[in-house]
Amino acid sequence: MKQPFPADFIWGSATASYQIEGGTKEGGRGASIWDTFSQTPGKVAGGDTGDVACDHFHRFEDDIKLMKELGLQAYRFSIAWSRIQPDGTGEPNAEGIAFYNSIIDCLLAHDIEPWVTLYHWDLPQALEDRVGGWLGKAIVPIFGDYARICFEQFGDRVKNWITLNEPWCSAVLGYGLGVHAPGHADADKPYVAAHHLILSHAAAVKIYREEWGHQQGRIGITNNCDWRMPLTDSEADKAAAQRSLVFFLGWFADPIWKGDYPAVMRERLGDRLPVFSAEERELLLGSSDFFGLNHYTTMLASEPDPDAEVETNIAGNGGMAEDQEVHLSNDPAWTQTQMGWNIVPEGCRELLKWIDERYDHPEIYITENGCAVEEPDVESALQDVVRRDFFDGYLHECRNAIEQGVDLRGYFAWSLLDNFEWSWGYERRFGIVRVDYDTLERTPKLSAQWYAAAIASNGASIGGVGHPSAESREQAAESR
Ligand code: GBH
Repeated sequence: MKQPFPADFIWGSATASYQIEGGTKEGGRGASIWDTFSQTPGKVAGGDTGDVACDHFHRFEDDIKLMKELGLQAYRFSIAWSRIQPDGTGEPNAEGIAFYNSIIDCLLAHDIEPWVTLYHWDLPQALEDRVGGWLGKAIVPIFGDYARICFEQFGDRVKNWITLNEPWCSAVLGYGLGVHAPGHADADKPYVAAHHLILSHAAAVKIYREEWGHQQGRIGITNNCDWRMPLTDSEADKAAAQRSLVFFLGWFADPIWKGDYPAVMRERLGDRLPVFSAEERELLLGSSDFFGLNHYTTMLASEPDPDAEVETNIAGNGGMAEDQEVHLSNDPAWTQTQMGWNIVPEGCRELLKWIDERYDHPEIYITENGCAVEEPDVESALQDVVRRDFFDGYLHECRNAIEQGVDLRGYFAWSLLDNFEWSWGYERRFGIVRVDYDTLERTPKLSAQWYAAAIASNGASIGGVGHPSAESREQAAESR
């Protein structure tokens, strides 16, 4: 046994509405941009949709019992906006409210703390049609009105709110690369969409603090960021890694923790980057009670070689490779998940330290971390050693970060269940619990048992299965 985590550390797991609920035509739910996108031929692997997904809409009680069996202390889920307001505005839909009330009450009855994300990518289709989704400023008060309904209906019991999940993905994947809904591929739209996402976050927080302060909850945002390690020790490569991180995370976190977009983005983008008014900057600054972080992987960053063949559209850099002038690559010594994402636990530690330093020691929650593993059958899922070792390695480095002074307060494993993995459909499994998509039967994997033991020991059992240490990794790299 190793050092346990801090006594009040929160252990949870996370999901998102469109990825698990199904029941897309039930309970008065309106269509979302992900219904439209997944029904568009060629957008999602295998033509998969979220119509049934994990059928959590009908099975949430059993799923919550399962959470209890694993000892989860907190559960992060998202609300489907179009269940609350089927066409994106107006009076709340009573059946949608009742559905989330049932989930919240069931969680509390099992002593599991609800962490609720207001927006995990499933915008009501009606808003895409009427106001152009996140591209128009009209969305800002509309999101505020939706948030208000949620605070009013659920805030007596929900004390942890997350406004947006990974606005980087909404902006870059949805408006830059077109691989997520609503499927726009454009060089400038990501900056416009991001601007309205950030302002929408601030609008919801203002409403929460001004109108619902008596509920005494907390509200924040979850951003995602992959770590960037300089390829060499050269100043140019170190600067490239920093630039990449600032374009990735600083883009969304600087307005909230520093009051404006990063200077390096302004320098490089000029007028392509929208401008916050003084009033908006004031509203943004300090508008998150905690730093929500989703972290999955690491890449090497370097100054592009002007003589080399230009490599555009580098994975993970979005369509904005040209804007950043950063070359990304992989260390061949790194092992990868089924997504092709590098497994680099120390990158998680370094990112936590980077956030701690840049944003002046915020309270951090890792609201997602996990990996996809190829699991053709239930037998392989019961032996998901790669996923178990992934969690062990990443959480071991989380503890190292805490020991080095980072204020990390909690961790949510992505994901509770195998689920609809966006453009990959059901081809990629991230769950600690297997879902048989024919029978919808749930089977906890080895990683779930491992996680249950980790929670029961408050993390003291973590670091026990062994993973390539930084030292052994260096040795491997040197011997190449
Ligand atoms: C999260 O996003 C989502 O919140 C969640 O819904 C989803 O199911 C889960 O992750 C798994 O995908 O191309 O090697 O450079 C993940 C955000 C951003 C993480 C891009 C990986 C690119 C890796 N991802 N990043 S690479």
